[in-house]
Amino acid sequence: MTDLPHDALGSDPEVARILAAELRRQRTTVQLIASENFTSPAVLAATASVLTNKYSEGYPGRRYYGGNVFADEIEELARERAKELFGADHANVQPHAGASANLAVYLALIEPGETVLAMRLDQGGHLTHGSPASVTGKMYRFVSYGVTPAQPDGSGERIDLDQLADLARRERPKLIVAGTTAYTRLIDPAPFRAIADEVGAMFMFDAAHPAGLIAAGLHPSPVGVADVVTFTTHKTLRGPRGGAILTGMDRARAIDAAVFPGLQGGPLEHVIAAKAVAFAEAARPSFREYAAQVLRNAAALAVSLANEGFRLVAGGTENHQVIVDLRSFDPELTGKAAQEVLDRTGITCNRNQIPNDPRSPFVASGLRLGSAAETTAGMGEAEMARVGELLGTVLRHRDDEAVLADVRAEVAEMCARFDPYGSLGPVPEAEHEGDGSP
Ligand code: DSN
Repeated sequence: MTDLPHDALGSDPEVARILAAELRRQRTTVQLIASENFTSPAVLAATASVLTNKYSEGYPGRRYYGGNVFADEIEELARERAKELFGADHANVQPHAGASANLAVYLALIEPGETVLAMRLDQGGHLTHGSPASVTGKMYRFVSYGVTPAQPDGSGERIDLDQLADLARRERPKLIVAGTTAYTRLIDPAPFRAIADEVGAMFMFDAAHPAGLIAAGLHPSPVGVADVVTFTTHKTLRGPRGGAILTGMDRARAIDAAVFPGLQGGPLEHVIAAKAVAFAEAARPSFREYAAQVLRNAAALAVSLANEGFRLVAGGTENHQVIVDLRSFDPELTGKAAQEVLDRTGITCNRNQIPNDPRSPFVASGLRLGSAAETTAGMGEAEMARVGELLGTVLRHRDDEAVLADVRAEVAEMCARFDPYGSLGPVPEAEHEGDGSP
């Protein structure tokens, strides 16, 4: 690779400067945000393609505007590749995001005011699983399940299937939702299916986080088990920012009608082209090797953090995430403060509530870390273990500027060795004050 689509931005130096600074930030700091990844140059190129110019309301073969022959071709290709990758009968690749995919499923399957069972946001769920702050919580009657209590041996903080079954029997929901944004254990769709069948509910699986692990065959697939599967394409799947929905032919028309015209207007065909690229990349044997390394790296990070004195939520990890409870390390240290000081040393992550967190989501008592992005950059277990040690050092010595500077230097050296866009050559010096990283 010699350039990125950004390089055509010479005509707009203000935007070019900001994008160059962001590229430098991504290349010179460690990315541990569990919902992020580094896409391939091919995915970036498709995202930046002329398909952004095209209006394609409708679906392949049934558009409302002319000139859609190639938009049809690309969307059909993306749908076929998604179906093939996940073994699904029908795919809708138009959702702009995971949130719109989830909302479209609700629009397709349930009426406003009907009851849905889903995981509570502060136990690891997602805003669109019925948070009162989300339109989903305002339109539908969500009842929440959570995780089991923490246990000293790490065996707790698992999805509480007994609670889920009790709630399902009592509330008789129309729909049961599985899926999480902050949860480190493997999710088996089978018990959800059994509970849904027992109470006559439909079952939706939100696979936003594990989509890449499922595509690689490393986590159980909900396709064919759940009635509908939603996912995002930009997390472990390593595609462009966006969403998608998989379902059987029996619900295909309802899902398609809910996405367009129910929820969205014109699809983003340039992003759909990039989704097609990502689905093909994820079907390669090298992606399975990548996903297996993601799991090994998260495990190495977890062991290292436990050695540093952090309590791991759910006692460890079986996916790409590690969630630490900072209170075990230092009762005074908040997630917000930890995230901010780590940012200063070039370690990028996000604060996160832990189950039964006494602090607000804005402050939080935990950190959520992910291995997907840095595995793409080439880090292995040794580097992830070192990152865990550095994290402990920073948080232990957070008021010691000399220690922070040392860590920053080591992070910069690691990032130079594990650069997601290393084929661009060395990272250029920042041309403007304040554009260095961090
Ligand atoms: N914001 C995403 C995440 O970080 O997990 C979920 O939507």
